[in-house]
Amino acid sequence: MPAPRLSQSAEAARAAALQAEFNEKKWVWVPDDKEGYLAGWVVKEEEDMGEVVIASGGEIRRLPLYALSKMNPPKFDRVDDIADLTFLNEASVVHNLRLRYGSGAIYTYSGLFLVAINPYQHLPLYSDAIVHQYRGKRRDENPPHIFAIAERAWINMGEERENQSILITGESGAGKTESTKKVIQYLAAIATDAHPPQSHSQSPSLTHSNSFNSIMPTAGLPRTSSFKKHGKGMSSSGSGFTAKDRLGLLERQILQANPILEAFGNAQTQRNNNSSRFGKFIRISFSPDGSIAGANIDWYLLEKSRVVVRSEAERSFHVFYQLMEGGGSLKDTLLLDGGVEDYEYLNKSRREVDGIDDKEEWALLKNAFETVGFTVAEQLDLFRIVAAVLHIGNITITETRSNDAVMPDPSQAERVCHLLGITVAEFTRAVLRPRVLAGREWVTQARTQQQALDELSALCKTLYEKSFGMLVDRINRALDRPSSKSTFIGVLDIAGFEIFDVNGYEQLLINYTNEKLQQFFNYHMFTLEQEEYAREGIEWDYVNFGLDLQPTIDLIETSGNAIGILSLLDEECIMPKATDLTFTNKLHALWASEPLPGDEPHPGSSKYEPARFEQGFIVNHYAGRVEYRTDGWLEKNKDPLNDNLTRVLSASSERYVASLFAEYSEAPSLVGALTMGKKRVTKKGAFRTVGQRHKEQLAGLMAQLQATQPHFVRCIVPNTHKKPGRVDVPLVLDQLRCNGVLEGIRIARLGYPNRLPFVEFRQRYEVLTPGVIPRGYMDGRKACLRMVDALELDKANFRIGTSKIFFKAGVLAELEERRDTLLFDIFSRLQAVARKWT
Ligand code: AOV
Ligand code: MG
Repeated sequence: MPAPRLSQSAEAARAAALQAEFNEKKWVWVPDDKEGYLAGWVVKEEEDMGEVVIASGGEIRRLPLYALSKMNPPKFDRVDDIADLTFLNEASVVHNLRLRYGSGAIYTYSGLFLVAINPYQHLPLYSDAIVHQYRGKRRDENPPHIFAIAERAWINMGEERENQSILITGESGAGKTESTKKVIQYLAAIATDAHPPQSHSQSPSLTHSNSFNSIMPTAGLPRTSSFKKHGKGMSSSGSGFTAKDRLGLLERQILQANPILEAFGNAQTQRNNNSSRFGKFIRISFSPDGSIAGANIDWYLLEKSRVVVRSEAERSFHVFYQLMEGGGSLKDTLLLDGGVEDYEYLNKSRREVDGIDDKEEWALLKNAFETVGFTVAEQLDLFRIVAAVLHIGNITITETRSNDAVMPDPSQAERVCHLLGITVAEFTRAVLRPRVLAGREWVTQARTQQQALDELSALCKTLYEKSFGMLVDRINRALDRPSSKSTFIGVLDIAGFEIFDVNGYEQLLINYTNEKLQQFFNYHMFTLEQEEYAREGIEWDYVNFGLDLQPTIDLIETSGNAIGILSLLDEECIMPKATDLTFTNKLHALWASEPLPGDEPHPGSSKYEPARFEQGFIVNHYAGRVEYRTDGWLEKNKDPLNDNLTRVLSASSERYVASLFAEYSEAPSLVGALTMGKKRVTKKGAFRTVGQRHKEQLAGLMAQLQATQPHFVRCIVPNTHKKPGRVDVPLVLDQLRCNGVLEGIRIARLGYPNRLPFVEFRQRYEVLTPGVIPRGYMDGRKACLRMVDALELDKANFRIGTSKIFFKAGVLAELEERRDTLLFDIFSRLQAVARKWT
């Protein structure tokens, strides 16, 4: 085949020329405040200072050498897997991501992670044809994709009969929820295809072998074979089946659960027009034949305060506006005779969102309810709560001269009570003049206007959250088909690490969760690497990186001897006269003090510092130092409703409302629950603090994850304008740091991040060691040994296993350079010969 040879060698020549040009200079990445990093080359080195010419513009800068990062040779541009870069530094990582993103490649691997950068535009990446393209293929047979992750999980589940999990994290707006939907779309499609999970070894090896490095220098780098396939690969399978039309009822129900969850749990925020205000873990179970057997949803930390307040530029949960715009006669039933502008809980902030048609969304919601199987009565109950919240928001409370709260116009309370199935008298008494325990006696206590208003907003938050919980339970009843033989793929869609200017209790809980998830990742990566090194029999002292994070986790969650932040907060919540300040001071006393002579310091104390301001503290998370403000923590941690109100509600004549508060009917107060010690009845959520409940939920989640084979997806938001095409490098770097991608690279670098099977090593680099390996057969390992000897590689920089050779970062770049110089030489000579002949 003379033609391809020619073009191959032309390409080879071009690459070699590029490389030769690159080799002439000492290329580096120079840190830059605006751009993140600029390309440049070093012209002078004096002691630890360097002089660098900036490539764009020619400006000369003097910098300490440690600030410069080595640039990867040009052929590493756009590698599919960041881990294959020979110089693994932050600048090179972002450079690669930016290059790829610029050409529409939003997905990139980074070792165990799939990094996904939000495209902010519809890309033709998710059609049935693409689903088909990823079916039954290994990761390196296709460009990086979320489908490849779903495929891997599916295959592993089938082959190993082991549960799988896909952990998706990232900032708000980064694309977690969209990624989750893509995973579910893929799983529903392939399960419907009714292929029982098949072994990869049966898939044709053709695509693999012909895409891998042959003699062409540009054909691909070790372990990254597919970047050349971009563009043409996507149109490959033309079978034209439309999976969506063929989905069974259960698959459709699973897909339709999402619009319901989003209506009640998502809202427009400044960062995302469809921001999930809760975390979720969706498990899809499969029968042994590969068909979907059911699904189940767990949810975490709903931002219930949003029903009452939010910033002016944001909206409440979508469902409020959908009901208002699309509700029609249902609104009459719910006594909603006004529009968005008439309700206090809606008219103080944004009402409409570009690109969202609430009426249309309402139709979709109703449709979804029907598909999942909610009866009209069940739907009414959910909307009853939504309407009740709006009516409660319109209740006016004033004050008498002696500061007693009064409700001047009972008509508003009448609407509320009608919807909630309680009597106006009991309701107003519980809000305005509840009976409280004073010493050993029950007395009636008049509330102030503020107290009564607080009680009402607390009621709205609780109502909404409990109803959300019921909604999820109801969806689960529709989808859950417990079966002992099934295995599951779980998808976790949960907010990533948050560092804001002001960080509150919510941030602590989110960051605590992420600290645990990162520990899980580190431990997993450590285990896998350890296993690989052990399998290959190479000597290696591996440190368990999961342990790095333990002190921070201890600081937050420890209870018992040392008291962690969460348990101290719980204790303060039952102390009479405790305030956010007394809580903060106790924290300082416990964690910021020097240990007494002879005492071991708490493991977490190195991670704790008092804040710059009085009411707060600093935690050193793996992702960075985060300053927390403790204002309002006691209130946020407690169950805010008084037992008068909960008891009234638990006796409601509306069964749905009564069921929301069932656990309160005879419940002891928070104080009672916390002080009962070991005999504590921790049956349901009612009398646990927010912290306790989250800790337990998280422990449950971690236990589940630990029993799965995990897959990791990290979503990145490229800019703060919700616009395609722009990459704000410092913003991306921050995220890579927070989401553990850089941490993963750090760990990888401590070992031998680049690895090649013997055959590939020999194929690619034998040109550098002519005559070293005799003709005919030679054992791969032996050949390898001879080659490294001839190449005079430093022993510290590589390890030879039983089937692979492992390299420290940077070694491959050197080999590539040597190889290119040689090939360029040969090629130039060939050209000279060719010229003579023509
Ligand atoms: P999030 O889940 O990570 O934020 P979303 O998944 O809601 O973020 O993504 C935000 C928006 O980005 C979506 O509404 C889409 O417009 C766009 N987007 C994300 N991924 C893609 C994609 N693959 N293709 C096209 N558009 C995309 V939050 O829930 O706020 O933490 O709380
Ligand atoms: Mg989301």
